[in-house]
Amino acid sequence: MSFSLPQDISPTALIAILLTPTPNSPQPPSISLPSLISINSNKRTCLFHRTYYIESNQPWKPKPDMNSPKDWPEPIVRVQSLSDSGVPVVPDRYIKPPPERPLISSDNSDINIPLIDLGGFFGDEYLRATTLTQISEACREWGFFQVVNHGVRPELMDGAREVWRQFFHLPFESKQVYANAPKTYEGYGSRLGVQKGAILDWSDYYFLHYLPCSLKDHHKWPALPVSLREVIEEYSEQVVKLCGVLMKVLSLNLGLREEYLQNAFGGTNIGACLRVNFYPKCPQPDLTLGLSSHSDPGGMTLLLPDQRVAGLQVRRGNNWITVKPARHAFIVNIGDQIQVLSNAIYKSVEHRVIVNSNKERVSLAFFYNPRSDLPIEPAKELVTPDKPALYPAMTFDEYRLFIRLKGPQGKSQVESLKSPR
Ligand SMILES: O=C(O)CCC(=O)C(=O)O
Repeated sequence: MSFSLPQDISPTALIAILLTPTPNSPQPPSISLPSLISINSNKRTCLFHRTYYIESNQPWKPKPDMNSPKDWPEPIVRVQSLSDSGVPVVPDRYIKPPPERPLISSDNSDINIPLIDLGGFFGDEYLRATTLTQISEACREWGFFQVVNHGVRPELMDGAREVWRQFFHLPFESKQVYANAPKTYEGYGSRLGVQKGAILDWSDYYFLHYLPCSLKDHHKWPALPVSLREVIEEYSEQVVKLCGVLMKVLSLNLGLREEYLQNAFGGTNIGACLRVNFYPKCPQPDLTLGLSSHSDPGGMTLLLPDQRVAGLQVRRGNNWITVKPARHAFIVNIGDQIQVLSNAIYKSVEHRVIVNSNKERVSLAFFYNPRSDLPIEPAKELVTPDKPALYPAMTFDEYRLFIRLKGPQGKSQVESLKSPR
């Protein structure tokens, strides 16, 4: 079925239409956005097989709760409590369908994502050019790389990871006071997405905002361990500085002005948030995932991995490459917003996390995002008659609604938004 929508309909409204149940249907329809929608940015003409709401012939009205369900669809179970209870098998809720299950074997391959010395960017002309080229190739070929000599103090990196490890080992009640809800996701959580009956991931997490300042609220950060707030302030400040440098590198490599991407993100008014992932020991790691395959919806992610145990896997064609973390390196990856701004010269690459039967794992994912109410679209300089804009303009607020509702789902969102050609 094909029809036209009003010129001024926002993508959020469009997604809301797709997810809105008919008055007689208690559940949102189960739909796959990529297979159902394609948006032409100019005409906003939509092609879908059907939508429940439109079928019901009712005029569309925004539903106040659509963007932010108040609560989780099922009671939350902390994966850490399950693991600590010594369950001998993975409960059904965490068992992935066979094609999604990981192959757990000792990974002896020496294939790894590129490792880059960022110090070269501040070196002489030759070193600077070499570093730019290495990062350019890594962005085009992998969407992922590791950086060392990045300016963040190694002791601060270790301290930040350890203070979070201690947080997760606090008594249940001390963490539970920060239990989160899907409205903002801030706090202590155990699931992404609000689809009832979804197969869950084998992890807990803590999510907090660092920028913009209006969203930062220390009371929503754990009060214990006592050093946590101070350590995370300093860590975030240094990581934001590093992100600023990387934004310059990426802009230059795309042939844009050094400040282009930063300005497109909102200058100093960007968003930055931290998700600390805790992957408890798992009795059957070959049946589940710590985090399902996804691309990051934001701009760029700086991951501080666990030095003690690998777990992150990056998609390379039909293979999953296990990242071997270099000491005191950050793992950098391109998110969907940079894929959009670069008109797909850079791709946000799918990744996932495997778990381990005898080691827990802690990682800190720092998300550097555009200001949430700014339309993000392909840079005009990268749009040509041969390569027209692949994506319509969309704010990050509108964009991230998808993952907040549906949870991690590969690259389905950014692919679904590609204009038909
Ligand atoms: O834990 C990891 O290695 C990756 C985490 C991640 O992909 C995320 O938090 O989005």
